[in-house]
Amino acid sequence: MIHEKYKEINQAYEALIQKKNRKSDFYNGIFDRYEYPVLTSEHIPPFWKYDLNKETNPYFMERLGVNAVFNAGAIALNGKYYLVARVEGNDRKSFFAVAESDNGIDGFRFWDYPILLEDTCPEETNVYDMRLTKHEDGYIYGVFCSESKDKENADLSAAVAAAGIVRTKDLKHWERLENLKTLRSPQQRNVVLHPEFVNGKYAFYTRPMDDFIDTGSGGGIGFGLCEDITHAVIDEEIITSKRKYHTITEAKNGAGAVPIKTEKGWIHIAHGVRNTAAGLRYVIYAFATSLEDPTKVIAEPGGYLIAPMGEERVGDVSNVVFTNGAIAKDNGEVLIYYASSDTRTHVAVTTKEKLMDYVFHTPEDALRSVKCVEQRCGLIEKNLKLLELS
Ligand code: BGC
Ligand code: BMA
Repeated sequence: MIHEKYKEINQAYEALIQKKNRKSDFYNGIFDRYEYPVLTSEHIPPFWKYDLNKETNPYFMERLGVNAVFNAGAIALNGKYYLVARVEGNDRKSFFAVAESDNGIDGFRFWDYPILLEDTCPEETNVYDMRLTKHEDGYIYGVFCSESKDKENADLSAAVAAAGIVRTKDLKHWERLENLKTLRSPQQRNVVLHPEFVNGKYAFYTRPMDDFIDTGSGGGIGFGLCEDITHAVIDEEIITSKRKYHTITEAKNGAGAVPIKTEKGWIHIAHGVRNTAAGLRYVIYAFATSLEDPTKVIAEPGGYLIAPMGEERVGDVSNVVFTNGAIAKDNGEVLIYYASSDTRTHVAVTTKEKLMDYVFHTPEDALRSVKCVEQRCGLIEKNLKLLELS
């Protein structure tokens, strides 16, 4: 028998799924923020958490709670919008689940079951942060972080991060391939597959790092080629967007969404991290690489594109915004899915035109205060002249 409490819980869930989203008052001319997150732990169907049966669950308790829904890969398919979200149980283990919406800004509903990956790595403890690439070879690839305990290290929290790879055509049947091997980097997180072949090869954005948390000598976002996607091995990693002293990428940076192709270059929406007395601060930034040579950065605005604001600032890992998915629509709109504080998922809406204008016309980081003031005075002077004339 179904517990009587189910009806009420399910009604609240349905009301949340059907709640219309709307643009918030936030303005910077670059993108719109939306009032409500698109996915939260409340968007998880009640039948994933409760045992509905009154006999076995007399108090109608959550038996398998969900802590957070964040860092989602994104893709548009057959006129629908899909997020492959990182769902984290109360037990700290993450897994992937597909949520579908008709418009990409509200109404995201999870399919009945989460994705059960093939159990190919007995050591693997946790999986998270999938990037979805519609590759020109006809497959949709999911590249994610596969984390295992570091057996060589006595420290209980020592871990090894690697890039796991799956592929699908319909988001339903997933084939697991071998994890990516990067011969020169012992750890990998934030790996993204480029959507096109480069010199006839599969191309990955990587993130060389010496250690599980510290990127160490890893200079920034890497780029490497591999012949065979079913046994992906990358030898050389060339650095594209570099980490720089006293910028938003000082501590680390990493690829985010799959790059968006425009007539002026590939636009990348990535993350940058700096260290503070209150811990790491994650922001989202953008840059462009050349269509002819995807390793070559041709524009990089100074500062961040999206930083955590208001309620976004607080969560399990506070002061974090992170993206691993965006959708460039046929009508020119771009939906950037970003999570706040490792807790919930939001959408920011802009257009390809605006992103190009932002990336190619925002001044670069001048790197030193005095140069930054000169830059700003230049802007003020031009504006004051214009205001005088008007
Ligand atoms: C967590 C990730 C985090 C990483 C580095 C992992 O164990 O699941 O969310 O990015 O550690 O801090
Ligand atoms: C990372 C990422 C994310 C996470 C972020 C902040 O290194 O891979 O999973 O959002 O840390 O905790």
